Amino acid sequence: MHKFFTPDMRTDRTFTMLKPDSVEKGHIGAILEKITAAGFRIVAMKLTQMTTDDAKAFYAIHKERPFFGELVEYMTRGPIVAAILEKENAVADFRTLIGATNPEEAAEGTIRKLYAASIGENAVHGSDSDENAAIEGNFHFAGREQF
Ligand code: IDP
Ligand code: MG
Repeated sequence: MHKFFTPDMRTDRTFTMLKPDSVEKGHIGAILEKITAAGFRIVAMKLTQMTTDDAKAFYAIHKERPFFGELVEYMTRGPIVAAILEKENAVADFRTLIGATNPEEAAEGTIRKLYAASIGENAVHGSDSDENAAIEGNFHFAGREQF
């Protein structure tokens, strides 16, 4: 996604999706429990389904990658839980909580180690920067839905 920087960019929020595989397998409650137990406050949340155009836009940075088509298929095949999370140092701390992209490389106890099936179907999304956290949160939530 397009990058931008403003001097007042906040550093205490990140954006997550519990991906279609997590919803299909009934892992919503268990994953949300891990997230809140780690000290994140949920400031926006909904069950929603991305259209093909949504997924292509959301993952535009990966459009030249060989797995792009597979990624768009996966992310649109059923509902997701989208949420904005608040905690000091949110982006980095949440990436630590979810673990490496490939669950085989994810640390013990991380969400992906516990719930991801493969590098493609890896249970959860976590923003990779404060800039993208803001872009991605605003992609899914109107201002009045962010508390
Ligand atoms: P991230 O989600 O850990 O930030 P990215 O490299 O940004 O990982 O990739 C975005 C998503 O694309 C991953 O979460 C995963 O669902 C999918 N993906 C990444 N690499 C591969 C791959 O090699 N094969 C299939 N899918 C992949
Ligand atoms: Mg990423």
